[in-house]
Amino acid sequence: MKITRVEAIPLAVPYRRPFAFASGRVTAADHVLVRITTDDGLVGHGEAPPRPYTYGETASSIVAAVRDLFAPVLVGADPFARERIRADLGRTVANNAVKGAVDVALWDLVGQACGQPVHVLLGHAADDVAAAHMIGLGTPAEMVADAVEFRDTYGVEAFKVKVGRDLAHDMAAVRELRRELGDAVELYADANRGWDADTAIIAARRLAEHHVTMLEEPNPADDVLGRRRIVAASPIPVVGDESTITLGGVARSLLDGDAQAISVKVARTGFTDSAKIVGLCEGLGVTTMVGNQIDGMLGTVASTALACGQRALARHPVEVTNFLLMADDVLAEPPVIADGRAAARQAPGLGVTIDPDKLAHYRTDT
Ligand code: MUC
Ligand code: MG
Repeated sequence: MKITRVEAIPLAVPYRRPFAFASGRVTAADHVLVRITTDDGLVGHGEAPPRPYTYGETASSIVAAVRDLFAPVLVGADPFARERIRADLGRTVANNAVKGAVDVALWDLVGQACGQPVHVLLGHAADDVAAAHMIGLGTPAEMVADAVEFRDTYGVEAFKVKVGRDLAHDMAAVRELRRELGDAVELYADANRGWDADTAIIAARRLAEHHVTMLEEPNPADDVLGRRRIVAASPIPVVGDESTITLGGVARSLLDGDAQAISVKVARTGFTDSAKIVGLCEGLGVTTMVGNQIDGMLGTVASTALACGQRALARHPVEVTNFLLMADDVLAEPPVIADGRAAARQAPGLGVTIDPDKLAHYRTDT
């Protein structure tokens, strides 16, 4: 099987309501659909969400990287040769979301060619996983309303609460969430680097009083000594996300004492490097969990497949609900969140079909 065509299609899909966090705000999904076609007629898909505040990529840079850098390497390659392709793409630094989307599309092709779903190829740890919902920044009342909607409508019982603003506001939201949701739900927090080290140490102690289980990216990790002070002082584990975006970066961060658990995202490390990161962490006894790059429907299907494929990831609730904040998307069959769970698709590959009418409607390049 040989790759004959690689396309990067920019989209603009509106949101029902914006999603805000300490380092940015999303009001529309300007994701790029990566479509890889082979000589035997198979088509694989991946989704690249531009996150300039995390990787420096924009929709335009993603389209250009596919067109100018990656398509020339991919055309003619065999999608099964993922390690060779990984090495070839690795000659270009950064461009994490593009590389992630290409890798997802390759696994989609491999799964289709083998007649097996991706989560089965990855190790088939589970057929479904508990879902976690990310609560964006807002007033305490807005954040509680968001959580209540996802608890009551979708049965979600784990919430990642965005924090990282002034501490009084953040703690008011956490207090209200705990009061409304009770002690049975898991709350964990993500500051997206919004605090300095001293504030983060106070925050970690207060969050622990509300039984918040983890604190993600409390401060910029390149404040090296500050981050180590937080890790030493925090009563709850510090999770690496945007500071741990490559296999080597995860290793360095863990060895430097910058993080004690790792958020793994298909949107930046695809399936191949995500599985390597999970293996590295498993060997070190470090917890991993599937994070959400504010994924669209396709990214959500991929995240669910990764979690269901790897035992270490299937243990913690998986961040797969935020596509529900989008008004629509290009998949013919949206993911389903029911009774607090998300199921892996059982069809070969990712099991997705792109709706041609929706694609024509939301693409911005025609
Ligand atoms: C997260 O875990 O940080 C916020 C921005 C983004 O790209 O992903 C999120 C979620
Ligand atoms: Mg995060």
